[in-house]
Amino acid sequence: MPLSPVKGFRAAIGSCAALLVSAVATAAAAATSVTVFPQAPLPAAAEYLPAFYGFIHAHTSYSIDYKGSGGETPADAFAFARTTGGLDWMAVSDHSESYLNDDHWIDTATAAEAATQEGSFVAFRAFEYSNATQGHLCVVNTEDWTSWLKDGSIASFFDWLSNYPAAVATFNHPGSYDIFNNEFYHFQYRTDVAPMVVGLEMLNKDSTFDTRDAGYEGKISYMDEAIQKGWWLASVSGEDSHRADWGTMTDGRTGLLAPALTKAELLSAFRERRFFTTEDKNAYISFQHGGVEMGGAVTVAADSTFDVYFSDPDGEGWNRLEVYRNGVVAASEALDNAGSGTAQVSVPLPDATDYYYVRVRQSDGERIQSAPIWLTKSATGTVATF
Ligand SMILES: [Ca+2]
Ligand SMILES: [Ca+2]
Ligand SMILES: [Zn+2]
Ligand SMILES: [Zn+2]
Repeated sequence: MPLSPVKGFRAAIGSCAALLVSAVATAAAAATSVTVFPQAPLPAAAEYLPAFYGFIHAHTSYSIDYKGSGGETPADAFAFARTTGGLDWMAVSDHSESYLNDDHWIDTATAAEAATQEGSFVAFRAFEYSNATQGHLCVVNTEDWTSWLKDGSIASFFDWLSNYPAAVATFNHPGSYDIFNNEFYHFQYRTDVAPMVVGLEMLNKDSTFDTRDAGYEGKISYMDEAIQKGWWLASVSGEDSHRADWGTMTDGRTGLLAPALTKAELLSAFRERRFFTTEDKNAYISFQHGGVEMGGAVTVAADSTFDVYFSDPDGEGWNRLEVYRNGVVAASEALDNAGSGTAQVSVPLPDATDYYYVRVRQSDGERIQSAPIWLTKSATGTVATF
């Protein structure tokens, strides 16, 4: 869904030119400056999509390694996530290796359908493909399922996934199963399934971004390694608790930016990589380029500017904005905001394609990371699509 241009926001920024604070030199050869407007007027709410919070990685007693004691089913998980957990949406993704037949798979769909009340809560059926030496992936929105027992390699799993063009899949907890230095083939690219693999868990259980900030090569994060192999994805948070505490084990969430809390709109947000990862359960971020929201691809013909808007309904403080270019911090700027704030990020014309994302830190240390936006140099500056 295209966004309208952020005219009001740009006008506000323009009127605050006198408040410009220092530009920050960067480690990269080309200059990247970050300009922060701590007291900029808030833009009109209509310029931003609401965020809906949840995750697609949750287990019940249908997983053989479930540690809860009450034999909880997907119906129990959805009810808990919606009420006690306070989530807007969730997928139950039991280990498909635990399925003895289709009964659990069918029951998960029945429970998801019963628990979904669009506008208040959306429940998805999913499964986790759990290969003990090549990695785990969650899969949402398929009629069928597979498992390590059926498709014994990631290559075979991807062959299966290629038959489900409407699927949404994520690389789970990278680094956890790299026993033979071959987990996910270290993100070897597959054109046929790239549209379906939308995310990578930078947060899982009680791990923080720091856990995944050094990937297989140790220089950039797992997410950036995957992106630089060709995958078009963003980070997600997968709680992955194996107990009856859905939404309460951690405050980690994936925030989907969508015009409405419906199954179709949430799936569209996933497919368009329009989502952020947050360690705070209700923090919000928008990261736009010329009105194109995070996850998008844009062509540019000159130096250009990103718009950042961050907020927290609890009034929490914010103290740092980091701008990543091609997986490396290109600029870091102190913030001093309570509740909400805006920033502009000016970047140079790419030599070819650069991708940018931002990570914003709250005063309590919790961080929120946007999906990337890909900038490709062209003479015309029109919007590109993948
Ligand atoms: Ca917080
Ligand atoms: Ca908060
Ligand atoms: Zn797993
Ligand atoms: Zn899991």
